[in-house]
Amino acid sequence: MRWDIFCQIVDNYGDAGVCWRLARSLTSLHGQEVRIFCDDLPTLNLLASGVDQSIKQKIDIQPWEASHVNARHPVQTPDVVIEAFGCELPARYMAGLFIAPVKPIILNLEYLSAEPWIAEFHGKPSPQSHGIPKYFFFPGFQDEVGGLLLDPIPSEVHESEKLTPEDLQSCWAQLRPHAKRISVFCYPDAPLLRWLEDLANSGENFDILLTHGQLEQLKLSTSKPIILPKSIQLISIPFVSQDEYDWVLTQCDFNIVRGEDSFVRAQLAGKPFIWHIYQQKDRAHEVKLAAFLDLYLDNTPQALRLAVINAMTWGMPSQWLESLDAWNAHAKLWRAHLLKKHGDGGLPARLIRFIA
Ligand code: TRH
Repeated sequence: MRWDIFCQIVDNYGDAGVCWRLARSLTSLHGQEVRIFCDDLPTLNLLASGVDQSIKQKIDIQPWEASHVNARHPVQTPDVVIEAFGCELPARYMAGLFIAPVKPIILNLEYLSAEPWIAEFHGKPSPQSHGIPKYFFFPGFQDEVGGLLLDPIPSEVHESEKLTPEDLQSCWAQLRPHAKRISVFCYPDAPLLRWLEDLANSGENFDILLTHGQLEQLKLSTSKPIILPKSIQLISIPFVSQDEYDWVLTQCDFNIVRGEDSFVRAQLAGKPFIWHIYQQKDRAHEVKLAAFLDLYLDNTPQALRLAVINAMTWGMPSQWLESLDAWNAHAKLWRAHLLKKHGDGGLPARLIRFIA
């Protein structure tokens, strides 16, 4: 089938991250034909830069305006149109669909959520006055919803054998052999400095891999110079491609992630993590986090449960660090559970089945 994915970058990288991952999965694993129309090509291309050229060449990446029909640029109607995160389709693209003899199906690809209510809304029609069929599609963890974007699945055994990506070699050379490794990708409102100061009291060494912009964010969070004990080494890494970032997560003992895509990748890395969830007005993010923790911690012993909830709500490491080994074992089980539950191919496969 032919797919048009519309990706409007609201902020940060998540919109592009999800659209790109979906496009490559549909193309490389499911033999679909995909065009992406994006209003910020530099961001999309940055994320996509690490991928095998044979995959990239198959995906038609276009600027947003290239979707506009005019006399010289006739309609090429796809089978499916995806409005990622409810972005509004351009009127000049819709004009083409109105006159197309065969109408596509439009899907409003929603945000990922572990909340139980999404099962009731997933796949429901969203009737439009123009009459082109449109449906809601909710990615999620449960069987009866849209699934997760899992590709490419990191291998538990082979990731360490991969060569360190060129962009990261100078950072990797600074790592200390007996230090634990933590990657950090969080929003500015995290109490990161206090968290690192507390971690410094644990008696262990930690190498902290700060993703692009995190050091600047940390500096802005305080009026004083950042002075941390030697047990904490800060290493800034550059913005790397999506594949390289995925690899970084597998190489750390603990990850701090955010948004939607890095959140799923941290789970697939099979390591303990803090999900610094995207803040929403009316505190909707707290409900979303609690819904995820209900699934993630189902059937775990009480001590681990409390430790993880504490960590995920930015409790200081001294309050939960002793549970790290147990959490690590749990993270591996959770990874296996996710892969089993989404053995049907997850989100791209469920999308194709839904359309079929
Ligand atoms: O960047 P995010 O915070 O993105 C989003 C957006 O804010 C969006 O509006 C919001 O709705 C959503 O979160 C919930 O976090 P996310 O989703 O993890 O996306 C980051 C992407 O960037 C992900 O695909 C991984 C990638 N990435 C790289 O490719 N290289 C890097 O160096 C880093 C740090 C990330």
